[in-house]
Amino acid sequence: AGAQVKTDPMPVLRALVRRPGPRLAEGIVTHASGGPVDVALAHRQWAEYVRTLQDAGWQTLEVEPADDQPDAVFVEDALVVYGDLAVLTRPGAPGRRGELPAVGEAAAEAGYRVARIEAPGTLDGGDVLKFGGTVWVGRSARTDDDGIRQLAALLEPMGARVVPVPVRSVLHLKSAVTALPDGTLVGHPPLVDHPFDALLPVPEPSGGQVVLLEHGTVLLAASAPRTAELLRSRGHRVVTVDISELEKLDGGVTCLSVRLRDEGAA
Ligand code: CIR
Repeated sequence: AGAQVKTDPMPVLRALVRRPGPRLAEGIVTHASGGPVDVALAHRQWAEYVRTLQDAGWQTLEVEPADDQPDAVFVEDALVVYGDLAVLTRPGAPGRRGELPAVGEAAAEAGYRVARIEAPGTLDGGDVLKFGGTVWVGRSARTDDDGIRQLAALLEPMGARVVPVPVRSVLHLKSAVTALPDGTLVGHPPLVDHPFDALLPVPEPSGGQVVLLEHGTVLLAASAPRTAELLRSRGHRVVTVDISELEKLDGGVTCLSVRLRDEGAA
């Protein structure tokens, strides 16, 4: 008889990503001060980011590029997923709304029910931090009260607890605060505008932006080496990726993908 190999079913981890376009250097800059964007280097860094997700076991799904949309690479702002629902956002920057149609199609193709934030509300996915059934939503220059109300009306019937929090010092809530695998929030205190219950202070601004990969591994930008050390000293496995050119456009590791998973953490 042939040997029986028993394996646990592997969860399928999928992530939406979107290739940067030729107009990337024209993207909106609000806070960053890194100088001109090297578009060729940005493309290589994006490819490395995608490879990092793949190496960690993620299947990446490419949303059709939007070459006329400079900020399309920051795909997280266009879509919020929760359970089987994908909410197409209404970005606070009107110039970014042309990014939406292909993102909605990709979410439907990935098997999601698709809802949308309607005018006049605005919401950017970068303002939505999910962990363990809690959904913190930044009230920022991009996300308004109506957008938050609409998101709550969609997610609360699914069991989510939606908590609005003020964001003034950064572009998006997740520019400042994200969650570690155990739910501990991390953030660089000068950038955090809300007194979160438990916040692990990190030494660098971009250290507040982590992506949970899998099996307790976190992804961090190479611009936060001291935060990487701190997290390693606390027992986390840390992978870093250099996204300097995307940081010049106020981007971070979270906004370059939409992680599609069931647990509700992103
Ligand atoms: C913007 O200003 O909309 C883009 N240049 C950067 C968006 C970054 N997204 C994010 O932090 N979620």
